[in-house]
Order: sequence, then C-alpha cells, then structure tokens
Amino acid sequence: MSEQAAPTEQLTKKQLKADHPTWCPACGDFAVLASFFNVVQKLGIPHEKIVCVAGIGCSSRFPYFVNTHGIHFIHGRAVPLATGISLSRPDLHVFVFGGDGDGYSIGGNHLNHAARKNVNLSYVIMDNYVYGLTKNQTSPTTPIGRKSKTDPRGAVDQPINPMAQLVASGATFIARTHAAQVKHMNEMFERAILHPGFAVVETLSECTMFFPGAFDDSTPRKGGTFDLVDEETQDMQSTGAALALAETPAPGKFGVFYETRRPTKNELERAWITDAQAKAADLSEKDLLRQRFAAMR
Ligand SMILES: Cc1ncc(C[n+]2csc(CCOP(=O)(O)OP(=O)(O)O)c2C)c(N)n1
Ligand code: SF4
Ligand SMILES: [Mg+2]
Repeated sequence: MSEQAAPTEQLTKKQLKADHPTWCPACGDFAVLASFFNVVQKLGIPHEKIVCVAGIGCSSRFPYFVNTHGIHFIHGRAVPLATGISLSRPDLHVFVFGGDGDGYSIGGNHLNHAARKNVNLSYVIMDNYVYGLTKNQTSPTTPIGRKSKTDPRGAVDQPINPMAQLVASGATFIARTHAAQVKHMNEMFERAILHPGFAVVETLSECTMFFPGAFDDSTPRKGGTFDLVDEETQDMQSTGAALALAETPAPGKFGVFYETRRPTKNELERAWITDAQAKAADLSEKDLLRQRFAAMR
C-alpha cells in the first residue's frame, strides 16, 4: 500500500471506468478489470493516487479501460517504469498489469529483479498460457504439446513455473488465483494491495479466442478442482513450503503461497531520493539534462 493520505471522497465504479474494453467476448480479463474496480473502491484509495502501468498485450491494454493515471508502455518494460514511479512518488499506489508474455518472457528478468529489490508495487499477471494480442504464439507458460503459430507441431519447451520463479527471486507477496473465481480473486487483489513490498498475483485468465478451455481443470463448473492453500497449516513465511506448493501437479493450488515483510527498496533508498530531489528542486529539466551530460563526459 502506498504512503497515502486518507481518501478525500468515496470512489465509485463510474468514476473508475474509462473506455469500453476492446477484449473479445468472455475474455477472462473482463473479470480481472471488474475485480480491480471492486477492490479499489472497497479500499478507498484516493482516485488521484492510483497509477496503472502496463506493457504490451491484450491484458496490457488495461490502463486504457481505467480512469486513473496510466501508461501503456513498451513490451516487457512496465516493471522498470513502474519502479521509477514508485521510488520517486511513494504517495502513489502503483499497479502493474500484463500478460504471461509481457511478464515472464520479454519482461522476465525485470520481474526477477523487482522481486529481489522488493519494490513497492502491486503486479497482476493475467496468464492465459498464450500470446493473445499477436494471435496465438507459444508463451513461457504454454503446456507441452499445445499447437500454436510458433509450434505448429506442438510446444516442445518446458514451461516455466511462475510461482517457483517468484519465490526464488524474492517477491514478498505471492498469490495465485483464477479469473473465474471472483470472490477469491477479489481477496487476493485486496491482500496484494495492502502488502508493503513487491506483491504479485498470478491470475489465470482464459483467452477465449485462442486458448479456450485452458483452465477447465481448475474450473469446478467444468468438472475441474479449485484447490485452496490451507493457510492454517501452511508456514506463510517459508520459501521451502511455498516451493512445495508451487510444485503441486496441475491444476495446482490457489491462494497465497508466500507472504513476508522485508524492507522495501523504497524504504531503503528514501533518504537518497529525498536528498537528490531537494538538490534538484530549483533546477529546470534543461539544467538537469545539462548536468547529466556533463557528468558523463
Ligand atoms: C519488443 C516487442 N517484441 C514483440 C512485440 C510483439 N508482441 C506484442 S504483444 C506480444 C505478446 C503478448 O502476450 P501476453 O503478454 O501474454 O499478453 P496477452 O495478449 O496474451 O494478454 C508480443 C510478442 C512487441 N510489441 N514488442
Ligand atoms: S485474443 Fe484472447 S486474450 Fe486477447 S482479448 Fe481476445 S480472448 Fe482476450
Ligand atoms: Mg498471454
């Protein structure tokens, strides 16, 4: 959660909604958007303090559909941009939205480093096991054997395990949810937002156009099982226990896998940043650029 003042007014969904989403009918991302509206309203985050940053992809179109500060940025580069905003403006609540391609493929290394640095961000990854926007290529989470435009004979590469990767890289809040399980998704988003530090919610969100049925095995109304983490017995601060959860065979577990408190990069660098900001307070952007170029000579 950002270091924010009390809300000035109660937000409504009407105020938060922007353009009509251009996603395909029944795309899982609609439910993610609805959940975001619900949780932000419930928590009463001041409207002017919300920033939504995204890369490129269907899921990354998210900032267009919310009426907040927002940036639709370069593919895979949402996390470093959001990091800069979060470090320089600790009063803002910075969200990152994107897909499995954006977050685990081209942006995969940024994910690891933001996690180890524990940057104060809430990151929702809408994982549909495919590149949707570019019309059906294999992604880092595509199951072996699935045919796509890049693997017409079926994917042969071992998919990544996002939950294990997040544990190994040091994220301090790691959860897994499902866009068809709205109550659960709301709870996971709320807890991620309230977490001080790098919070990631891996959210299974079906691409009805290119990978329909991808998550039927975890959708009870389609005969699947939605198996929850038992937080009564789970040691929430144990990376070993979280890794064991991450290794649960498909369709895996849902819920919070790991939650711990470690100083954020924002806290650790606060003194430097305020000092640098104070020194630059009277300088124009041109002066700042001149100084920077002079230092590089
Ligand atoms: C540097 C760069 N490389 C490749 C692309 C093409 N591209 C755009 S979106 C995308 C993948 C999107 O997949 P994902 O992040 O899973 O989002 P989804 O559309 O599935 O929600 C790719 C490869 C690009 N825009 N920029
Ligand atoms: S292509 Fe897939 S991910 Fe993209 S909007 Fe359509 S259903 Fe959603
Ligand atoms: Mg995708």
